[in-house]
Amino acid sequence: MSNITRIVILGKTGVGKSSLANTLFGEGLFRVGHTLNSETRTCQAETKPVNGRNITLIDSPGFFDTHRSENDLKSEIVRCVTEFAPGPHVFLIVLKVERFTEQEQAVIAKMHEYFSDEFLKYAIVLFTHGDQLPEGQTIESFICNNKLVMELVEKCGGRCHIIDNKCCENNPQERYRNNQVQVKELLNTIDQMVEANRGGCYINEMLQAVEERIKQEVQLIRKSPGNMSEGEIREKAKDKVVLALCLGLACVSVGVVLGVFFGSAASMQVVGALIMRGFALATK
Ligand SMILES: Nc1nc2c(ncn2[C@@H]2O[C@H](COP(=O)(O)OP(=O)(O)O)[C@@H](O)[C@H]2O)c(=O)[nH]1
Ligand SMILES: [Mg+2]
Repeated sequence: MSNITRIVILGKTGVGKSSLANTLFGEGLFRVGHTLNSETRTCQAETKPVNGRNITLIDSPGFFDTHRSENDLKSEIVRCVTEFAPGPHVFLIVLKVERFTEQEQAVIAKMHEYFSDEFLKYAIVLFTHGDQLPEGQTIESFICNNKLVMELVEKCGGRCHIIDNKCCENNPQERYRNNQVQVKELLNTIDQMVEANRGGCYINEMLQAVEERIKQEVQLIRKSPGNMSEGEIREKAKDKVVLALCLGLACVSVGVVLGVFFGSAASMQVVGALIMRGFALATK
């Protein structure tokens, strides 16, 4: 399928990322978690036509969760990055309409830390739980009490939307509780942003290195005996790259890994060298 818009959904576990993916596709392809055990543990990518364009949605586990082990999180970030190589066109940063506790504030502070300005050119802040917004209030007035959230939206060029994943029926009177209207508005923002970015995707040196490596592995697998399909070959190549990245990044923190793929890490060169070492080790 050509001309695919790749959209990565980011945010803490439980904010409604998988539900949002289902709302956007209009069917329950993504697993929604009702308990901690059924939460999204690995990243899931699905492609479908939506309003005349092909969209790949990449649902991620909560990279900003505090209850997960560093190793678990790192391997999932790495898996997700190989899933979205060579780079996504859109990042949806998902937050929930709720009172921002200290913990939520800490998550948003981390986003400020790891997401570079370049990254945020490709990002949209998306609020779920539209049903929690007091009647008559706009999302803009809801966020204006919170400096960190406001600044995040500003850095995203003011791009901010709200969706109620629980609302099933069409409710023409209530703009915020009408999913058809909200999905359409979000798709419009996505189109405008993709156009402003000239159709390009978010890319940096690390993502490029990952994509290059996937291509090399694909070539190697093609040469080896067996009759795998192109899809199977790429999956196998990605598995190998995940392994190599995990080897290379074994000694750095989740923060550094996030920073390096989302653009803000000051230590790009050091981490770049570690990644290359991982690739070398995995080849042995
Ligand atoms: N009321 C309400 N509940 C929601 C909304 N979005 C998600 N949920 C619920 O929140 C829980 C977590 O949702 P999920 O999509 O698995 O979150 P994820 O961990 O970010 O993927 C589930 O019980 C959902 O049914 C929403 O917009 N409104
Ligand atoms: Mg999920």
